[in-house]
Amino acid sequence: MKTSKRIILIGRTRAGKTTLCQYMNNEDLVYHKTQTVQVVNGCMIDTPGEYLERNHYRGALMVTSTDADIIFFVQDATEDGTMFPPAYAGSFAKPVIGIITKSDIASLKQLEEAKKHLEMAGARIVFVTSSMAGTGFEEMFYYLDQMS
Ligand SMILES: Nc1nc2c(ncn2[C@@H]2O[C@H](COP(=O)(O)OP(=O)(O)OP(=O)(O)O)[C@@H](O)[C@H]2O)c(=O)[nH]1
Ligand SMILES: [Mg+2]
Repeated sequence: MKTSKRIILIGRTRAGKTTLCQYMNNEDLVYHKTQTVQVVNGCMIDTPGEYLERNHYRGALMVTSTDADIIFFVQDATEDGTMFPPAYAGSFAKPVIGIITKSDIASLKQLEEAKKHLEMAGARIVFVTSSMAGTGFEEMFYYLDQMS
């Protein structure tokens, strides 16, 4: 991958975390449900959506995130609403970046809504991506490079 930072992916089920992970690691995009926390290539931590969706799992996300340098909040552009509580980023003592997924099948309005959700959750910057189309990643990698 083009960054040496350790990234944890957080987002609801089917948000596109695993696909994003595969794309960023130049792997084939193959669907499989994430059942448990997975470390990919030693640098990305993929989590199951249930960890965000179920209150009693959220503590596990906190603990797991201590192993990461950067938190990605992953939001599906086509989802109605969001699973991220307002100011959720504040509960992590790490920089939180918002990633919108599935921009290839989203309307402009949906992209705007998704951006709002991520900003409300406290993401410091939001990137619009599509792992299917391979768009939005240059800006993201550039930003990651600039982070100290
Ligand atoms: N059109 C489109 N579909 C996508 C994109 N990214 C992911 N998907 C699809 O969305 C579905 C869910 O993707 P996953 O990456 O498995 O989602 P996840 O967040 O890892 O889900 P859990 O493991 O259940 O938490 C799959 O069918 C993917 O093919 C994208 O950029 N564009
Ligand atoms: Mg997954």
